[in-house]
Amino acid sequence: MPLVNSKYLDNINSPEDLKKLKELELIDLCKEIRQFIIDIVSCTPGHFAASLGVVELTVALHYALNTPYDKIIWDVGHQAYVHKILTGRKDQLKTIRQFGGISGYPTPSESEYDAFGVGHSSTSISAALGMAVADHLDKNKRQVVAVIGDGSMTAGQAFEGMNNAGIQKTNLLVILNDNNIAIDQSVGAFKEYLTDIATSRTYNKAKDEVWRILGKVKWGHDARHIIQKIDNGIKSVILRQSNLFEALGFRYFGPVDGHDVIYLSKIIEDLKKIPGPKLLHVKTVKGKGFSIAESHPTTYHAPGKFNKTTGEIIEEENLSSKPPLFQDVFGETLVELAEMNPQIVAVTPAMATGCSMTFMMEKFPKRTFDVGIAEQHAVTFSAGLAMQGKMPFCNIYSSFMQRSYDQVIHDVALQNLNVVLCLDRAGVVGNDGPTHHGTFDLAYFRCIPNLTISSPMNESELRNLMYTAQKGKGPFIIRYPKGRGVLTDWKTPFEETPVGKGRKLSDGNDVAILSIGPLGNMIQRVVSKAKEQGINIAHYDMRFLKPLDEELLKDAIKSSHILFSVEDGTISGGLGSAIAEYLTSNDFPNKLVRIGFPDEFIEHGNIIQLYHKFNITIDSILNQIHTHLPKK
Ligand SMILES: Cc1ncc(C[n+]2csc(CCOP(=O)(O)OP(=O)(O)O)c2C)c(N)n1
Repeated sequence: MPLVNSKYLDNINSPEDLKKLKELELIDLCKEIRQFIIDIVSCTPGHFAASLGVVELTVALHYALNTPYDKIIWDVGHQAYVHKILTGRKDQLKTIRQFGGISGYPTPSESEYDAFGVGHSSTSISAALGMAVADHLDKNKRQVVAVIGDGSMTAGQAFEGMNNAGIQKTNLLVILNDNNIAIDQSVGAFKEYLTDIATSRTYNKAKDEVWRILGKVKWGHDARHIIQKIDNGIKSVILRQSNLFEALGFRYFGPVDGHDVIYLSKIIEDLKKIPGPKLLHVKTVKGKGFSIAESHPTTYHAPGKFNKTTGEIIEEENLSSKPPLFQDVFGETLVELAEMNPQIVAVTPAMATGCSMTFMMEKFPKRTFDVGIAEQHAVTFSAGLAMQGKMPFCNIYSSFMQRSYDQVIHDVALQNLNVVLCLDRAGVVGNDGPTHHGTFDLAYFRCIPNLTISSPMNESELRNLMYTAQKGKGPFIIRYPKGRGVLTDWKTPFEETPVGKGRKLSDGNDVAILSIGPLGNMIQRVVSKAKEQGINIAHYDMRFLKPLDEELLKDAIKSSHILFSVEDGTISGGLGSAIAEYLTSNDFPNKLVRIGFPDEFIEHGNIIQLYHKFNITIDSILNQIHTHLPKK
């Protein structure tokens, strides 16, 4: 999409083109890039505010470094739109996150400039360090840079990386992009620490010192010497207060203004010449240049379509007549349950808005804990709460729960604690793609003893499972999808669900379909369409993967020779596998057709497109039924 009035951006298709600009021209280029992102993301939904905040930083990095030889590793990668624009994907930006289009995250198979695949937070320092160490072993003089946000810096892995880097002495540059917000407000002692260094009088004295030194020197001739002087200037004042990064073996520079593109490119260029681990602390504004995004960064993190002039968000039509989002059913039900059960507490690792734990936060702020981007801690923290008699509801997106696998086994399941783990975004999530799909949880949790694993077919079932779980049934997993349910009248009175018991929704002897989770709704439509074609299907909503309802399974085995399993997860290890194991172990001769996602990483695209691609649609399932029915 050519930009009206573009003086510079039209001619930039690679960092080589960027380097042809004069320093002063970078300022106008940044303005053009910002407008370009606003134009595109307002009509092609994606991550927005984070990219606006790093326009100058990204331009400066590509201007000062020699990419793709030098490597930039973007943490999470949701802020890498500017990087994509500058590295030959400007014209494809309008396809970002769309089926067949470019990915919303850096993806090495997409571009040689994408140095490392990302999507989950806090991996950048470890990856960059690994790359820097490899370069050191190979005697390459490459600069490896990790760009990590203040939110992502709160995760354990970021500290593991820092701790290791501090003794490696390899040439690693970590840029801390500090905009003082994650998706929701940043939380925790580290945030306080960053605010302290940015605002304290001691720090400001140091900053004045930096500027005094910078003002006196001419950039370019002896950069290393200059940086050392800056470094010493900061050190002399700040180190007395003990700088956390210095303590970890990094040389700390900053904070610097992250919207001064010329200064940033100079400092990056000069930092290249300083050996060893260095951290540049850059202060930026999330949503910079789009005022409503600056003042509402949580809403504009990934706002969907919006009016590019006013910023007004363009809502789907007739929202009031639509069923609610599953996340809102979770959020509202949790409040209802917390009103009834004073032991209930709630835990989120930095996703309060995303999972609607904000409802609980408002109503019961003292019983709700946002622990930062720290999924592992969130699970063990919940285990600790449970050990003391609390009833924690810990909500973690299915794909981020992968981080906490050991904590679920070692801290929750082994001790058989009453922790309710709610997995939002289970199944395919759509445009975020393979890093974010929640298709593995059924498989990765099924082999763990003591776990109850459930998935509701609709909102009312979700409420009842939450109600059941808080009665203290041991470790209890409830996984549910992104998006809306199917019931408009969903606030049904609570009923306890017998653990390990599914339900039979229709009778039939031609085929038996056993489904888990919301795909059961699609199967109900398959059942009625099949009936019109003279095929009678017995449909079972299993509700629980574990314990598996063997009585119901036996009923299905008796009712038809042909069984179908249906799940919104990988077919390796989930419901289909559980049924196959049962059939084999008990010598049942039934035929089993497993419907779910194949043993591969699923691309990005909207959820309907992905279901089509993998033949999970009413017509496709009907076709498969026809294929397997004995010919009359
Ligand atoms: C392991 C993991 N947990 C949660 C998320 C969801 N998430 C995406 S961006 C983000 C906030 C990141 O904050 P920060 O690093 O400060 O970057 P900013 O968006 O402010 O630039 C979160 C929590 C994730 N991507 N990975």
